[in-house]
Amino acid sequence: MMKILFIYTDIDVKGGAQSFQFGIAVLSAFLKQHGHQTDLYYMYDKYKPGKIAEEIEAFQPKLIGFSSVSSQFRYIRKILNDVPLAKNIFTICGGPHVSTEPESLESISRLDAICRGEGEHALLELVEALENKQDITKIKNLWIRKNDRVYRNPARPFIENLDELPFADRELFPYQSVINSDFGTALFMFTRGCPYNCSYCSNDALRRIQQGKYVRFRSVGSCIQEIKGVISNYKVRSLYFNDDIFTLNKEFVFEFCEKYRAQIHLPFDINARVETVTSEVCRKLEDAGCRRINIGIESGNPYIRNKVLNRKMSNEQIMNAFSIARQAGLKTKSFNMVGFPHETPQHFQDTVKLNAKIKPDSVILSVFDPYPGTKLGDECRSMGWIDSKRMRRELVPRTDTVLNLPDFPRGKILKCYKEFAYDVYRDQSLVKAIFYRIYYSRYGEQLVRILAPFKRVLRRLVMGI
Ligand code: B12
Ligand code: SF4
Repeated sequence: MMKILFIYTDIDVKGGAQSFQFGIAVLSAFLKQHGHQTDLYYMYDKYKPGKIAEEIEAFQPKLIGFSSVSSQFRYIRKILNDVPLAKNIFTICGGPHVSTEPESLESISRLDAICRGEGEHALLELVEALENKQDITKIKNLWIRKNDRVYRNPARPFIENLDELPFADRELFPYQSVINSDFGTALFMFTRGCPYNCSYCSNDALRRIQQGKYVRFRSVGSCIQEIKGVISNYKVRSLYFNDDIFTLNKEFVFEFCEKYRAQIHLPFDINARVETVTSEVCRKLEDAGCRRINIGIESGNPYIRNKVLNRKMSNEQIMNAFSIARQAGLKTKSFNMVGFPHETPQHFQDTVKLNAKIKPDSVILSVFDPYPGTKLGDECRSMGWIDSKRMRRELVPRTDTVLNLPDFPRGKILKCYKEFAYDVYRDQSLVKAIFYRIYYSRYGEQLVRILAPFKRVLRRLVMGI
């Protein structure tokens, strides 16, 4: 039995809700299933390394595992620089950032390895090899530094059958508190992968790391079993299926809806892509208890959306999808972005206009972030558009740009970011427009925290759920 400590950093993430990390939770469940002991240090909101040393002292791990999205990687670096670790503690980082930029291993001297792609089998093999003092340099999916040499191992194929994996270890997290911080919502992921290749999304880069079938679904029976377990152990008001595209496979949706309707009686929200939103799918979802469908618009300008973002959908298709969902009685939310390479402030006005026309019940706007390994991220790097000083600064992801774009200056991007939702709703509901204007202002975060006791009422007022 080995003791593994996971460290999950969740710092400066907008919105105030605590979060749950599926990657770590599944790895923990998998290790426990094989007889190992795990613990978690959850660094939420602000960088506070102070207590990590105490946790290490108390738990005595032999391995510390980090998980990283790009915007959090700087905190992992800081932890490994700031917290003195005994030599015999092995350190490894996984997650989308190091998967798509494995060279990051070489940028942190106290990091012993990184994991590219899915980590279940690689981490278990590593733990067992360390435990049995065997060679660790040939483990697939891992880049390992040993005696000043880096062993860059190839990746194994994607896990074929997701049902073979145990359910996520929610107990590792302060899970009731995570649920409470997000209106009583419990998160689930039943699929892995996405068949599309939008130029800004990490999916395309992640797909290329491993061989085999990238898009996979758990069986409906196992999804329902997991939900039942979670709602009987925790106080849950609603569920959010965080899958990239929950509606990808019609047969899965139909079977899921039928079983969910019969056995679970809680509202749920999902993410969908325009092409998969049909009347039949929406009716089944609504009948099963679906409350809201989140659909990506990303840009309202066809050139940006189709040529730059590779989204391949028309404005008419988008309007139609929202209208179908609304007719079926579902609330809608649109995902949008600003500050893409090749985008101008005029292009962005088309995003405002399309949203104003569609009038989703709520909208979200994120500032584009050039993730490594993505087509747009690589272009930003090769064109020298990334402002390395700003990249290093601790900015709140998706609220500011790290780019100096020739056609869209930073000041204008920030102005668009602040005014977007106000402009979308001002002719429809001034109360909603003003709330959004404050939310997206520099006082937004403080306001969300001050108004926390009234957040349920506010959500109903602004988002309709
Ligand atoms: C669900 C989800 C969330 C959820 C839950 C977070 C989570 N990862 O579980 C929430 C809503 C909280 C969230 C938040 C954010 N997210 Co998010 N999220 C996703 C989503 C849709 C699925 C991730 C997932 O759970 N996959 C299933 C699990 C099992 O896979 P996994 O996490 O990748 O873990 C596997 C491997 O990576 C590896 N692994 C992971 N960690 C470790 C650690 C060790 C030690 C080892 C050995 C292996 C290993 O093994 C795991 C099991 O196979 C992805 C898109 C996608 N399809 O991947 C975006 C994605 C991960 N998110 C992304 C981003 C940007 C964010 C935010 C920064 C957004 C924000 N709010 O500002 C935050 C960051 C939160 C944080 N502190 O890390 C980006 C990251 C891109 C990048 N290069 O940085 C992604 C890839 C989406 C995209 N746009 O491309 N997210
Ligand atoms: S459809 Fe969504 S999840 Fe899939 S590649 Fe595009 S942005 Fe990523």
